[in-house]
Formats: sequence, structure tokens, C-alpha cells
Amino acid sequence: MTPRGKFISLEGGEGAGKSTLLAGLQAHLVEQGVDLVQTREPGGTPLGEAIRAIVLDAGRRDLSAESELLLMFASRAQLVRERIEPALAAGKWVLCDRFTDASYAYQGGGRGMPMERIAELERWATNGLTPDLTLLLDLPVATGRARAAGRGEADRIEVEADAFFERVREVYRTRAAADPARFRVIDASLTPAQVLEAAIGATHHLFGAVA
Ligand code: T5A
Repeated sequence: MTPRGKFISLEGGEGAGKSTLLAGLQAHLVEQGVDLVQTREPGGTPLGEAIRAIVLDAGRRDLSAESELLLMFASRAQLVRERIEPALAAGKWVLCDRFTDASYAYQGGGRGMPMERIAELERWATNGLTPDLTLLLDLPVATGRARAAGRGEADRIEVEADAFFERVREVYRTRAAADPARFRVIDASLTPAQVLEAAIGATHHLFGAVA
């Protein structure tokens, strides 16, 4: 029987360096012989990418916090069924740019949606699927926003105030502290090479478990 693959998620605030890390980490894992599926949230499927276009559209002012939360989970439910679960079942590893922790941080922390409601959605929409490893790129809000600002127009979430992103960061850090077996917190103010090195180090135990 094919052993189930490993599921790694990347999390962090705006401009924390997830995309930068993703490229290096993907190359490393493939070099190690991992059959890897890379994906992202919201998005990762045709339906999810359509949802992403809606939730990040800076011109869409009519979206309520409740609708935003449900759309994040609609994208996630589709991604889990269409790509993540089949890949893991086939022994592939999945590297996902954000997963359910982002809903706790952004919709729970940022928007103030009740955490227990998010937990209910998690159980229902993902069957409680949890990453084997979550790399949290932690960075002061001002540093991340300054990095992200270099990229052009802000999306619908990036236009939020600093206080929103402080709450996002706080929820991420609280969740990481509560589940140290799953989370590895990486100081994202280090150089990209140092961040990659820390991330690679954090994946070692997953290989041990494959045998
Ligand atoms: N969202 C998502 C929710 O609200 N709820 C949810 O449930 C989910 C899943 C998605 C948005 O949706 C929200 C969260 C987000 O607002 P996204 O595609 O994940 O958005 O994009 P962002 O979080 O906006 O990610 P960014 O593209 O802003 O940041 P990254 O990918 O973390 O950063 P990156 O790698 O592009 O780097 C930004 C800049 O910094 C430089 C890079 O060169 C780049 O210029 N940089 C560094 N500079 C110095 N030192 C380093 N170590 C650096 N690493 C990168």
C-alpha cells in the first residue's frame, strides 16, 4: 500500500516572504525525490481561482465578512476534494500557500468572526484535514507591509488598517504556541537564504516518518 503523502502549509502576514520561500522549498523537496503538488489558497482549482478573484478584488466593496469567510471555505472544500486528498492518498506531498490557519487569523482575528464558527466550518468543509507541518513566517506588520507595498496596487484585504494585521499576527502566533508539534515559527526578517534553511530544517522529521 502506498504510504500517505505529507501535507505542508505556509502561513504568515502580508509580505512575509511565502512566495519567495515556496520557490526554494519546492526546489529542495523535488531534489530530495519528493513527488510534490504545489498549490495555494484561496485558489488552486478552477473554482477556487474564480473565488480568489472575487475575494481579492479591491473594487468589490459589497462582500460581507460572513460571505468572505464562506467563500474562503468554499475554495478550501473544493481544493481538499479535487487536489489535496487525492494527492496525499497517492503518496504525493502537498505544499500549500496558506490553509485553514489563514481563516482563523484573517477572518477570525482580522474580521472578528467567532472562532467556534470557523472551527465548525473546518470540521465540515475539510473533514478536519490538518497539515503535518505548518511553517509560520513571522514578521512585524510594518516590515511586511513595506515589502508588499513594492508590488503595486493593494488587493481587497491588503487595504485594511495596521490594527487588522496586528490581530492577524496575534492569532497566528497564538495558534503556533498552542500546537508546537505542527507549527514551526520562522523569523521572516532573516535573509531569504536563512529563511529557506530554517524551513528545510523543519521538514527533516517528515522524511524520517516516511520510511
Ligand atoms: N486569506 C487567505 C484570508 O483572508 N483567509 C484565508 O482563509 C486565506 C486562505 C491571499 C490573501 O487572502 C487572505 C490572506 C491574503 O491577504 P496571498 O496570495 O497569500 O493572498 O498573498 P499575500 O499574503 O498577500 O502574500 P504576499 O504575496 O503579500 O506575500 P508573500 O508571498 O508572503 O511575500 P513575497 O515572497 O511575495 O515577498 C514580498 C516581497 O518581500 C521580498 C520579496 O522579494 C518581495 O519583494 N522578500 C524579502 N525581503 C527581505 N528578506 C526576506 N527574507 C524576503 N522574503 C521576501
